Amino acid sequence: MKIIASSLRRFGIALLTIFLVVSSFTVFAPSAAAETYTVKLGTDKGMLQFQPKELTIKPGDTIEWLNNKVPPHNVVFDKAKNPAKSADLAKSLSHKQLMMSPTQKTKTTFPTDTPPGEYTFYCEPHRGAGMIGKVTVEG
Ligand SMILES: [Cu+2]
Repeated sequence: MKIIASSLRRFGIALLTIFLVVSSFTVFAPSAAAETYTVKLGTDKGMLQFQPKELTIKPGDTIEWLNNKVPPHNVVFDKAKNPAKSADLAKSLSHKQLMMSPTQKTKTTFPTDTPPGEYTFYCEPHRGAGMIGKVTVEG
């Protein structure tokens, strides 16, 4: 009897351990999964546009800006068109320095406390040509 009881208890502890390990994954996995997205500056077909020009991300995610066709390009977040209407926030997300050669890269990581909402960005040399994009940050 004693042997059965102790092996039952051991089995119970093993089950509990498995349950705790599995449930901790379930709880922590989503917040740990920060993503990186690529936005091309200039489309593959040589249009003066971002590709894609709209995307949806979560706070903590990163956008990698890849200089593609018809440079120079840069990335400037509109200080009036962000949820906080914050010039400082827009500036911290921007990369004003022109990228001259194809395959150059730079990136923007949206802090985990980024206010949710829509962020408009543009390329300074080609804003007039319609090189404007939008990031939607989910809450
Ligand atoms: Cu441009």
